[in-house]
Amino acid sequence: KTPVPDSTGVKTTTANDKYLSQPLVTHIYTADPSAHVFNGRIYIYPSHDTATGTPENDNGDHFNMMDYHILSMDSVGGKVTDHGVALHIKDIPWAGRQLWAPDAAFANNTYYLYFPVKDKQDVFRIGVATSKTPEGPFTPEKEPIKGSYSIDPCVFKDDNGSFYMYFGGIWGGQLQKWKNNQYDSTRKLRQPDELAILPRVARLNADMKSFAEPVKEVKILDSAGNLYKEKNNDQRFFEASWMHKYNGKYYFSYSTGDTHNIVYAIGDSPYGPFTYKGLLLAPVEGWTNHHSIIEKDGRWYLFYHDVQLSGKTHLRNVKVTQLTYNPDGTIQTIHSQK
Ligand code: FUB
Repeated sequence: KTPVPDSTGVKTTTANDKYLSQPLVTHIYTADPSAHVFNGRIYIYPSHDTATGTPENDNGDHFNMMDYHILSMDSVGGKVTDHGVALHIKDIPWAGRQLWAPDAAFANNTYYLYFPVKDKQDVFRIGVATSKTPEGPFTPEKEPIKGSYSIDPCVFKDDNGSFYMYFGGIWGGQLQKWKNNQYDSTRKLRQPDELAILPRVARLNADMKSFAEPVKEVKILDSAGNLYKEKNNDQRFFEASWMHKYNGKYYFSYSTGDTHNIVYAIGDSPYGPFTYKGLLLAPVEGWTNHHSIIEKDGRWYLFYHDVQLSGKTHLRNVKVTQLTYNPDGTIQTIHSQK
């Protein structure tokens, strides 16, 4: 049946309705869902939240994750399988602490898991691990990806077969400490009237384990064509990059962090610039907001998380709902909290 959108989001008349916007699993806490369709099946690469008792602070120390579990299902509404531990921090030789939001890609007959973790100097880097199956287990490389930094990798495959990694996150994600791809631990967050910090992108080499070019900034412009200032914090980039393509256009979506929105911007190239188009997902229950977008069997889905099961900001649960485009290519805002 045809999905019927309402004024605040999306309602559908499908048999899967009862599964939409409910936690996909309840036996573990999961967050930051990066969804992909591999071999006709939906695989979700989430963070695995656990209560380690680490005190909460603005650096996100309480997000003290130790491993990843990959989830999969035939279709939205189908049975969800937890494939168990796919990668543990103790098996990553260079890792210090905090396995944050991962992503995955398939190439060279191999599945690649990309993950941010602090190194032994407490600097976030992005690592890669490989497996012959989408659910792992994954074997990590001995070093992080050369030239990588900060958090929240999103690996996007363009129609011509090129892969790009988008990444970055301010505050606890440390992006404010990087300028011209150089680290300075003393660098502070931008002041309200300074230009906002931009997310980063680099094309991947065919080996999928290295950058093919120097990391570049991704420009996000407002409707007047201007870069955002830090004070525009309901629209400027904070973390949680995601890229998808729809009708030949590149849709770059991200979290605004301290204002808790998922917003999106559209461009004509994987490098941008991207022009802000609107609010995709209104704030959810819990501080963080982090999503992914896929198409499956002609329908578009938004994967996201909230804290329905725990009420605690660092113990999250992943969910899925449908996403609807307007005829002009804009996306209808989803309000998960009514
Ligand atoms: O899960 C840890 C961090 O919280 C992620 O890396 C951010 O995107 C936020 O969701």
